[in-house]
Amino acid sequence: MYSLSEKPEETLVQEIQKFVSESPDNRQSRIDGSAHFETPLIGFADAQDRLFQDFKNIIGDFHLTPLEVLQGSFPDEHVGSWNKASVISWILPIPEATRKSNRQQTRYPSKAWAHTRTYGEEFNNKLREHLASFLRKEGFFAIAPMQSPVFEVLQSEKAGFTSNWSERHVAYVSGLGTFGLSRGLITARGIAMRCGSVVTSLKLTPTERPYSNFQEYCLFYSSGKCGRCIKRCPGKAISEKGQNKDQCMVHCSEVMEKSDEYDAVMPGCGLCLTGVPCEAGIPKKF
Ligand code: B12
Repeated sequence: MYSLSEKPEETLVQEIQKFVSESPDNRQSRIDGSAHFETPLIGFADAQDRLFQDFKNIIGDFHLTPLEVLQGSFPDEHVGSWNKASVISWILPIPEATRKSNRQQTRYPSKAWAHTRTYGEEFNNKLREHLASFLRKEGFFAIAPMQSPVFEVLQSEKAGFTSNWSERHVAYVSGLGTFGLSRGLITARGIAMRCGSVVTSLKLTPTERPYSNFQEYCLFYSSGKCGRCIKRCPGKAISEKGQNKDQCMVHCSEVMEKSDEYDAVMPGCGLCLTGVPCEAGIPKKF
């Protein structure tokens, strides 16, 4: 067993992995009891990483830096003490059986995918709470931005439908993946995943980014070939120009009308994340 004061990164990896493997909430309890998610990928970022400031230009000035999340969540605390803050980011890979079931779909998601979107995300929220409370018990400030009072989903002129804390951009900073033509994040365990993060006043060694370009792992951007996600999208939301969020929303809303059939309030879609060469790993160049 590691301790947070001696080996902070190893301790956090161990804590997250233990929660993912042991929590009864990481189970498809309405289907077959199998896991929503497999062993997570975990990365760390320095809260002062320049990219967080750059996102104010790339996404919009509403996009929060980790320090703004901490300040907004703990407004009565002394700001100066957080100059050593960090971000912990994780990728929750979706297992082969769920991916396979969604791969076979042509218009609506499989039931297993829909349950991963709804109940798997409930588990992801439990993980966010668990990790933040673990760090707080150890004496650090910690909060999952998506569960903080400052989190917002909004429409912006430049970024369209967005939020003020993008889990994929944060995972990118933490060395976990790069963006695809569908806008999904391609990671070492593929694009068929969900992600999350916590910000904390604990100093952590940042994970190295093994890429130099934000679209490096996508075959379409690297070789001009592929575009498989264009064909997979049932809502015709993806083209060679990228993903049209409004079109994607129209299709996701159509699926949502079937919530009762799915027994899941947010069935999602995710056809563009399955049946593609980046589904379960970084694709090899042609
Ligand atoms: C709003 C939202 C949506 C909206 C808009 C999605 C979007 N792309 O922004 C809609 C309704 C369309 C949507 C749909 C879906 N969503 Co959604 N959604 C979100 C939410 C809540 C916020 C997204 C956000 O903040 N976007 C920020 C904007 C700025 O992102 P963007 O426009 O794509 O960014 C582009 C630019 O910034 C650009 N860029 C330009 N220059 C540079 C330079 C650098 C250095 C970098 C890094 C980037 C960059 O790169 C990006 C890609 O083109 C997140 C949860 C979260 N808080 O992150 C989940 C999230 C993005 N959704 C997710 C998923 C899985 C889905 C669905 C598959 C539904 C489902 N679950 O079945 C679909 C389709 C996903 C897709 N192909 O995009 C996952 C993504 C997982 C993944 N593998 O990438 C997330 C992260 C939820 C989660 N916790 O895992 N979603």
